[in-house]
Amino acid sequence: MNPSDAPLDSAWGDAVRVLTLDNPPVNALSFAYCAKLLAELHAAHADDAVQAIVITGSHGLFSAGADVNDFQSEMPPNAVTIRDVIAAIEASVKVHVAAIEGNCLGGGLELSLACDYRAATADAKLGLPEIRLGLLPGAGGTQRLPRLIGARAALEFMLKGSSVSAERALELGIIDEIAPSDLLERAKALAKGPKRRISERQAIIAKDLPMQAAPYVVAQAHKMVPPEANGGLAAHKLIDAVQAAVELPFSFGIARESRLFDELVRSEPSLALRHVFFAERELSKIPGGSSFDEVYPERSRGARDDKGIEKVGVVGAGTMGSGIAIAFAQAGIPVVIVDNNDEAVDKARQTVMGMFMYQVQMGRLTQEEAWKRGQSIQFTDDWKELADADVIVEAVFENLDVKREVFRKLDAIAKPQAILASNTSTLDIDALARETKRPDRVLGLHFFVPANIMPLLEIVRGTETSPETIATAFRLAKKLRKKGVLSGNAFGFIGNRMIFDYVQAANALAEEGVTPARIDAVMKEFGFPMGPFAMSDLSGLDVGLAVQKAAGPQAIGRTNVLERLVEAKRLGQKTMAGYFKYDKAVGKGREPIRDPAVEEMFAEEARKAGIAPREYSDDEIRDRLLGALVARGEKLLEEGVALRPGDIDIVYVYGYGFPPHHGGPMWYAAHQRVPVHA
Ligand code: T1G
Repeated sequence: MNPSDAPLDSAWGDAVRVLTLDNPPVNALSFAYCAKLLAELHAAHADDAVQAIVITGSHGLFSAGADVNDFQSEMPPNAVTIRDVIAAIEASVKVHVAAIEGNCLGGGLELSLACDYRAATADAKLGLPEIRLGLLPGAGGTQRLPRLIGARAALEFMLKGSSVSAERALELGIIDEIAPSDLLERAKALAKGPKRRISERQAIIAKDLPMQAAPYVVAQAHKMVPPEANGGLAAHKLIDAVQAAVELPFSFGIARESRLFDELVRSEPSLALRHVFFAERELSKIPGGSSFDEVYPERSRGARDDKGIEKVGVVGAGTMGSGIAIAFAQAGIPVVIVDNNDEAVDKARQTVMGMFMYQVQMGRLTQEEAWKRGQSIQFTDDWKELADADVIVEAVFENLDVKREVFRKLDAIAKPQAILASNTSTLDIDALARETKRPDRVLGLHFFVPANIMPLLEIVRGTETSPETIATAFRLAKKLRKKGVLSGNAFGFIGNRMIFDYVQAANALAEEGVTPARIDAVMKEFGFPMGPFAMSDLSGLDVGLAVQKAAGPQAIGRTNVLERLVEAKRLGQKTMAGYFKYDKAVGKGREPIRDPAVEEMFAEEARKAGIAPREYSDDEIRDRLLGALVARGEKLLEEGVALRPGDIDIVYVYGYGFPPHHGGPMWYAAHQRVPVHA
């Protein structure tokens, strides 16, 4: 019988010292807090009455790991770090048990790996997300985890950086048991077991692989991750650290890990990713009283709930409307989707159900979950079904008069406290609000295609939108697991307004003789998933031309290549030809193929416009395009359309594929001295 199964006698209970991690809001293991924790540990180690130590959390979690703020400046001399706390546990002869509830991340998980046993509640979430900060687990995780679960599984766990459930952690062997109830009692019972240091184990590759396979596993891993210069720096260093765990004695591996960590913590990609981490957490802090905590002070952090958003309506059953409905259903909010046209309603039903079936096939949803979500969406042409919705999102054709008509109708049907939102990507929110008797409860909620996947949500504040309405929008964004970014009500808001100048700059370069293929290649080399011309082809050249026209005379380019392409029905990917050609046999018709005819069209139009061709280096091309983004970004900050440079960076990282290891356009410009073009 396992000693931990024996009923806990009070005497043993008293011999176990429980140390509670308590550093709100997320028990971050800052240098300051580690000093306190180390003192508590030393006291417990020195106390003969203490036979074992249980370390547990508070505020609903174990720990979010090291305090990322501590890395923003040089480490003070004599700083006490997680490594020192772990070294004390490692040196002690007393048994240590981690009692894990809620999030146990980064240095928090590494602390638990230094313990001899780990028990967790069923809701625990365990992860080593350091790679998302451009770092690697720097407190022994790269040396202990391979020894605990095998190098291959450890690599996969750390390269992904995502959290796993307690159940999965038990399967992997990261924790010893899931405590159905009374976590502390289970932990104290586990503490009866023998001292069991992970550091004394030999790292295996995997249960089904011999040690000789190590070089192959390591080489495969290096092949699987992006190049160091393109966002893969931390990943390659992490693989090197795990290789050390397999090849070197523990203490040598720890030294290698520390050296690699110290390189990464000063690296540009990690500085950029830490900027993104903190910029994300600033988004909902709105000066002047729209922050959630300011508007709903009575609701403390733990008590955040979604009372008040119990049903959502979506008007317009097209691609955007269906995607938005799925996003709400995925967040567990019942949705009614309305459209005048029965055919559109039926098509939306097929699209939505098709999406859920696809998620079942991909193993992301169980059949039952898919059924439940499908049931939570109501499809109808009866607008009266919107009468009890708390928030209604309009996603109809991008035409001001059509949308005005919809807002008049919604204002008459919706309950007085309902919020009316438009998914417009360019139109004037105030013009829609003026059609209602509730302008304070009208705003823009600009989703990105596909709305159920893209993590960005522009929250567009109209002149009369109230702080409560904005705060509710941020709460909704959090519930939808989206990055809500506040934008002023201006043409193209933040993202589209900047991308407009970016695409114009790309066209100007093409007019000066640089081929669209080369321009796109330069931006892909920089880290974008695609270049400006392929992006224009994806969103449709007819849409691009319509937006250009809507933007007014100053937006017209020096040549009319875009008009000529649209006239020639070369609308982009959807017509298999735009700035590039597309062939179903190549990359499922999504791979851009260079088209000399378009390059000739640019040259011809440039000659007509008297534009002389010019040689550009790749760096000049990159800086010209990024410069256009940054220049517009600075204007949007001056005009108050965007609140902070960090907000703009989040828009671009989560909405436009800006490489996160470059921090976003504003951060990049500030750190790379990009020449800013007016
Ligand atoms: N350090 C400093 N501050 C942190 C923090 C951290 N690790 N985690 C959260 N915060 C702050 C955050 O800025 C916000 O502050 C508040 O806590 C609430 O956070 C040696 C090197 C735990 C899942 O990457 O994933 O360990 O805005 O809004 O949505 O190997 O926070 O209120 O002023 O996100 O409930 C690795 C990061 C560190 C985990 C909670 N750990 N945190 O989510 O709240 S590196 C991470 C999270 C490391 C070692 C290495 C999430 C969360 P404010 P929040 P939430």
